[in-house]
Amino acid sequence: QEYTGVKMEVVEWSAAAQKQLEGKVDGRKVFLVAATLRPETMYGQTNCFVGTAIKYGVFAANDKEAYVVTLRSARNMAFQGIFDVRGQVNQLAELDGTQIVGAKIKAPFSVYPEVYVLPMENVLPTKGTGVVTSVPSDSPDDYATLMDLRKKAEFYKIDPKWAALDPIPVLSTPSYGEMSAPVLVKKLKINSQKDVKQLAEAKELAYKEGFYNGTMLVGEFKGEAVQEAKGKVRASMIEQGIAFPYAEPEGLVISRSA
Ligand code: ZZB
Repeated sequence: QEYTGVKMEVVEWSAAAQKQLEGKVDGRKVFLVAATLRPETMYGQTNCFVGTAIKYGVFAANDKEAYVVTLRSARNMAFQGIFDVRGQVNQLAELDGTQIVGAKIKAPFSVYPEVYVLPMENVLPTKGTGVVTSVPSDSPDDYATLMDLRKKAEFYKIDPKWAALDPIPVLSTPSYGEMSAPVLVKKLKINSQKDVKQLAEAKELAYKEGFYNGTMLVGEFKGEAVQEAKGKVRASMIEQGIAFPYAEPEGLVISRSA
């Protein structure tokens, strides 16, 4: 899989994370790195998700920057030449997912310049970076989770203001209008993030319709087909230094757990 690693700079940590990181990052800027297959949707980011049972590391990319991702992902990055010393992983600190929740981070290209980190039950530790940027207009998983969090803020141990940014239209499709995720969530009678089977189906439908029939509603490539815009948005983010190509060796996850 060829992902785009999106760099979301931390603006403000929770007190717990702050304490954990004290004296460890040596003046580096710290970024959460989200792995996405849909760079063209970055305009609609409203938050970011981490898994509360997942362990993350803070890894030095170079003297100036550090990335928050899983160790597994950091190893992949090291071998892809994303860190300054190829093949070498330099872990500066460790963070629990729960300590990252509530952090305020920059969301590059989003209409919302700053967003919060929230918990999601279905973040897989074995995929991408373990950090998922949330686009509830076009990702059914993100939409269902955001609605869960709004309904049960206390249960999920979040401050309601962290989940307050509304989904915004990013692209339009003939089948699902300007926001495919809420439409599909309703259509497939999805009640929460726990409805994983229907969510997988909704994701497939949203992917296909968005990619083949979508038209951009916002941003530099407004009016263009998603198929055209996808690569252009990605290239633009990479050019500006806010994203980088991140590949996931396919099949590796399976062979490891076998
Ligand atoms: C933003 C986004 C916007 C995404 C969208 C999807 C959609 P796939 O196809 O199964 O590989 N993701 C990334 N890492 C993880 C993880 N560790 N656990 C759970 N989800 C993860 O899925 C790739 C997509 O799943 C990525 O692209 C990311 O969410 C999420 F409008 O980034 B995406 C219809 C989907 N729409």
